[in-house]
Amino acid sequence: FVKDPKTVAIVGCPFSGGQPRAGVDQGPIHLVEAGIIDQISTLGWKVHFDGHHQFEDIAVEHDPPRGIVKRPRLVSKICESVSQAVGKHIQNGALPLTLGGDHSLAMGTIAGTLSKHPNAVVIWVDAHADINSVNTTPTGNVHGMPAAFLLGLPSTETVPEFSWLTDKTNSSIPRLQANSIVFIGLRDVDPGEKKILKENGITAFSMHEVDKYGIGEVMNRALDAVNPYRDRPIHLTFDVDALDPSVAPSTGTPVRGGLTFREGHYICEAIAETGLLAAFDLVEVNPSLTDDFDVKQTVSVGCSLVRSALGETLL
Ligand code: Z70
Ligand code: MN
Ligand code: MN
Ligand code: MN
Repeated sequence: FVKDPKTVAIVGCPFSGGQPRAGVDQGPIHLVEAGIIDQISTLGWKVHFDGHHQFEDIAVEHDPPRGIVKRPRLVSKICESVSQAVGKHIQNGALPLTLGGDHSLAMGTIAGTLSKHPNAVVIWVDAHADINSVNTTPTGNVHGMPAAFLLGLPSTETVPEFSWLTDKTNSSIPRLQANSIVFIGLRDVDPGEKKILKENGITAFSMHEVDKYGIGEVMNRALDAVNPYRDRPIHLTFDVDALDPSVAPSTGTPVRGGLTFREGHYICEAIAETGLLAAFDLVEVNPSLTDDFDVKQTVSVGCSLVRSALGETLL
């Protein structure tokens, strides 16, 4: 899906409006300063980067909640513009690499991928399922809801700010189908989210399955579930909080019992081996919550996950 010469287009998104903690907007700046661009170039890719994504802020007093949903105008606006940026890069034959920023951005990135590859599948690596609907969200934070909006779950249509995505009479973005998304690494899933996963028959591998089968078998099963013929483009959306906090401490909501360093990398390597990677997001790196040592470790593991997904091998 990526044209020769193989090009990565970096979409740096200094955005934190989908959740309450400041600092996650600095994630992309740290990743670029750590040398992620040179590292990707060293692997033989051309890299397109002309500065972090620009967007106008909407002050919170001009962006009151819509029901329980917080910052609807701001989150919607950046996601719509990110979807256009990602779509444009795919159109140009490049592989968009989105650096977040909080995970509400995935609404934009995955919408952008689906706008050009309607048959794309999503591999969602996360401690959380990010699939709360308007009816189930306990917090109203949109970074806990992007999968619900992409699937077009009924209550999401009640948020008019997101009609560019959810109103299919006006939108050219296909709805993500429940059989085209798979989750890996889950361990902090709200009761309402468990119900949504079950009712929609969505395949999910929690840390229980990673422990039981091992990451190699989990990746075989995950790819078999959404991509049995290995012929559909893959959008990988990787929340660093999927990794154990001992591996990636600098994130907003660390949850014990996560993926090891190798399990995280294995996921990226197995996807690289398919040759089907069409877009990649790395999100929820928050450099302001921990000391410098932890930030360095988290940023460095983020860069290393990206290299694995882009074809770096151990031998
Ligand atoms: C919770 C919610 C979430 C990340 C927290 C939390 C979601 N399920 N996602 N941290 N990265 O608010 O919906
Ligand atoms: Mn450009
Ligand atoms: Mn997430
Ligand atoms: Mn998460």
